[in-house]
Amino acid sequence: MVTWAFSKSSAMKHFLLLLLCISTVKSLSDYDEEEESAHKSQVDARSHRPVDRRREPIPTLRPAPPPITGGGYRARPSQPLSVQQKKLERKAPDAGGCLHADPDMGALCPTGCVLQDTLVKQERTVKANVKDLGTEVDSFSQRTSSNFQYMRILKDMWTKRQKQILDNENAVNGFSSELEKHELYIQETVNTHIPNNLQVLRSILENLRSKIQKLESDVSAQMDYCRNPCTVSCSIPVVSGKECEEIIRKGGDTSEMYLIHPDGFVKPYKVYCDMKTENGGWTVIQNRQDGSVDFGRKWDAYKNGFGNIASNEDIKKYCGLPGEYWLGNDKISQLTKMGPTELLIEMEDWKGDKVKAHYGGFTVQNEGNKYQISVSKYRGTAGNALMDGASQLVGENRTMTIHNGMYFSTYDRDNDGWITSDSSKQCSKEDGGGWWYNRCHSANPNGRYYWGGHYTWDMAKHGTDDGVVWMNWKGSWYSLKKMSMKIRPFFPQQ
Ligand SMILES: [Ca+2]
Repeated sequence: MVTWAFSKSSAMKHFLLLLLCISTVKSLSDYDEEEESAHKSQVDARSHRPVDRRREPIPTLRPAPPPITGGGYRARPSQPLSVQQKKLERKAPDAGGCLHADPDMGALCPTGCVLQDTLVKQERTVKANVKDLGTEVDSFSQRTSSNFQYMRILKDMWTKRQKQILDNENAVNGFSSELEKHELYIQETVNTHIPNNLQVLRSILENLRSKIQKLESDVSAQMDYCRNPCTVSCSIPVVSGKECEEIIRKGGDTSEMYLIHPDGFVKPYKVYCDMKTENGGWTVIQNRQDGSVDFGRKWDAYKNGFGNIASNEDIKKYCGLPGEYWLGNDKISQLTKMGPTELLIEMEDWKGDKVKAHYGGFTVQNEGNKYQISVSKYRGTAGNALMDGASQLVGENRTMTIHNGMYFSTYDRDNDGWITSDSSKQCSKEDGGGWWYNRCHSANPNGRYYWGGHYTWDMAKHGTDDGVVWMNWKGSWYSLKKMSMKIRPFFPQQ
């Protein structure tokens, strides 16, 4: 048994040696090949020359000589027992608790070792997994920490929100109390003040209604009064004459309405005589004082005269108050042509200031000569508008406002100095009355009557200075309160 075991062991040993040799040779061979391969790839390429098959013949193999036979080594002696026993007593390394029946034949109990190897092999994977788990645990821990921080932030926010809600509630309560105050105030206002104001407004309305009713009744009374032509019953003085100067020389020394009879070719007519101003004897040919008469009239009205000569005072029976009127161009012409005549123009502004313009010579031609005017010998305080034109203007602008020598014009008879093919361009149309217009005026005694004096272009009908104007005293945009023209036969004053 032992011999067999030995022989068997020896045979196995030789087999192993053979395998070792084969393995070594094979290993060497493999190494050489690897070396050669590495050499091929790494050494200079000039050591290898490929064949050019078109020029060189392919090399042929030569036969090898037979191997040597006979003789050789003697048989190898057997190994000592002690060595074999030592080998039997040799224990295999304890690898995972496994027992080996024959240590030279390998392991008989592979389970523990395989398990160990398996475990060792799995250890890397498990380690990697454990590492991954650790990473995940760290990440989770970080996330948990983040969540915790987030929760803390949320908690802080919640606390702040609750404080804000509390503050808002306080503010709302404050506003509510303010609103209650305002509501109370509004209720008081609605219940108390508005009724009081309404009562005041109602009383004002009632007052206005009563005033309107009174005005309506006054208007109605005036309409009834004016339904019939206004008649003045004045006792005309018995004394008469060719004109007022002759009447005063005959004893008529009160200023009132008289009947005059200039010559035998015309009927006697009424006129107002001023027997006080500058020694009296003045025949009033024009008078403005209250705007009661419209002076925007046609040629024939100016030719024959219009307006109210005079009126009586409440108690007195004679007509001592002059009215607004234009005596008439025919009468004026006839009076001035009887002999040398002087002209007195008096005017008064709305403050009561008075000025006058006196012309020592004054003549008006007849209708055939378009009632051409001529004046001379100015003296006075109003400024010589009729002869010199408007003192505010210079050169041609001033001379075209001179009235001396001009024909008489009305809005239906254009004889002015404004020569134009446009028939609408007429001084009388634009300036409101009949007058000796040039282009157009410095004085406009028959213009439109404006209460208060000052007026503006947008108040005027044509945007022109159409008021009762004497430019040399008050300028273009002031309409005088009073304006009168009186004539008297010229005679040397004593
Ligand atoms: Ca003209």
